[in-house]
Amino acid sequence: NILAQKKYEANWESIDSRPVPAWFEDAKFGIFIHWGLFSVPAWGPTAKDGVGIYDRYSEWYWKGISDPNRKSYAAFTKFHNNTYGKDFQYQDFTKDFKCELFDPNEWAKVFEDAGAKYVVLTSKHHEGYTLWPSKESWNWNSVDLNPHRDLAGDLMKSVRNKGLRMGYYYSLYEWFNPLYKANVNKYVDDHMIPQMKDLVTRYKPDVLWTDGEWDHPSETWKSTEFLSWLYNESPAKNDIVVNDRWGKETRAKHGGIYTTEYDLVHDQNATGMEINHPWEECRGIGSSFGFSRNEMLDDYSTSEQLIHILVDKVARGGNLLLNIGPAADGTIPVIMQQRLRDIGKWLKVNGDAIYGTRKWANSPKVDKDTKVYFTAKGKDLYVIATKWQDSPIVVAGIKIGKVQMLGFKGAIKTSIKGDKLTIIPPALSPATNPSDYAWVYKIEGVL
Ligand code: FUL
Repeated sequence: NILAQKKYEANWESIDSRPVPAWFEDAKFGIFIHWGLFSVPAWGPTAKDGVGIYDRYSEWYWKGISDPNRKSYAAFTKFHNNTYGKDFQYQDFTKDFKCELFDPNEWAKVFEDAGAKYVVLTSKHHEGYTLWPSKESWNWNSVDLNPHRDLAGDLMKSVRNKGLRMGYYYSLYEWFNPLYKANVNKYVDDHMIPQMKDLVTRYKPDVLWTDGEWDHPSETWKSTEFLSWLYNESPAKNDIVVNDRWGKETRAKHGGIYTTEYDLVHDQNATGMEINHPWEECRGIGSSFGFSRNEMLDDYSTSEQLIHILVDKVARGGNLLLNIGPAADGTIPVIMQQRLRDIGKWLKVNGDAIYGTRKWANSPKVDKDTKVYFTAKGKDLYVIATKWQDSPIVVAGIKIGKVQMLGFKGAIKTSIKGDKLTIIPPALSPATNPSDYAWVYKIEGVL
């Protein structure tokens, strides 16, 4: 194994020379899970409160009730004081994080049926409470306290049993950790690095999705030292994928895959992300990562919108890490299950146009009005129409090839003029229509 042989040094040039393991770009679709003590109040402001995306995140609850400089402070404190009383401490939510209905096998089945190939769970969000028995958590974890279960380990087993890959989100910074505030270097040496090493050694994750990096440069976090350990020595070294959140200067520059979040790269609009580097968009089904009981149906994306987002990201060469926010009782809100099931149903018919593909080098520019997308795999080209078209679809710049519609048994009429291939959409009836929301033509042997 070439990856395993090379020695990586603790500098960005060396770390960045490691190729992203190929499984990641082939996988295309993963499930992000934000679960923690914030799932107990499970509340964030919504669009009707007039605040932007970052201010709606329910996993920011603790910060929300503590930081008067945030736009959402008034809404968070109002909710908190009315509901729990102003003297109620955030840590006391631990009492109600019982996860009594948590069945990791059921979750894994939901993810498998969704057509996801990997899962990324919050092992520790900015609050500091860990979902595994971390020695460095000072007993503020899911085994020593409620729900008295190794949530990270239990889910890992079930997810891997289904043949999916398992990874963890890990926040470098902790809002209110006294050690972090008093002495960040000591926090990094005695707390953060040992904690990350424990997580990696215990569960050998396929993804380590760090976050909360913006507070300090990567030098303070000792990121390149850690990554050289991860790539050279750790038991996860062969397959592990990391992201670009390793210090305030690293996004879309250093580390592994590049990340966008609700289409933003740290406040820079990146909808047109057209970089030649593996990347991944993450977002919730609604406008929060943690479950927000305050959201109404209109705050959720429809199945159609989500399938179109997946197609858009994949055609641009990216992955989609779609988030769910489970409840404190261990259930996945049924509306989220429904969205995932619809995506899975679509992928069952059309997954050939998604998994293992790359963006097509000759693709017309993708923008927000695009209705015909392209993906490429080996010699085959896929044409994905996100709106049903009765009129012919013209594909330029390819050889002549056999055309079929995925999931449809009938023949597809085509015509050729010069280097242009014209596809005549078939007449579909409810009985022959292969799928909803997007239709795929596969053109074989043309690349
Ligand atoms: C952000 C975090 O602050 C959010 O809470 C969420 O975890 C998202 C994926 O990353 O930067």
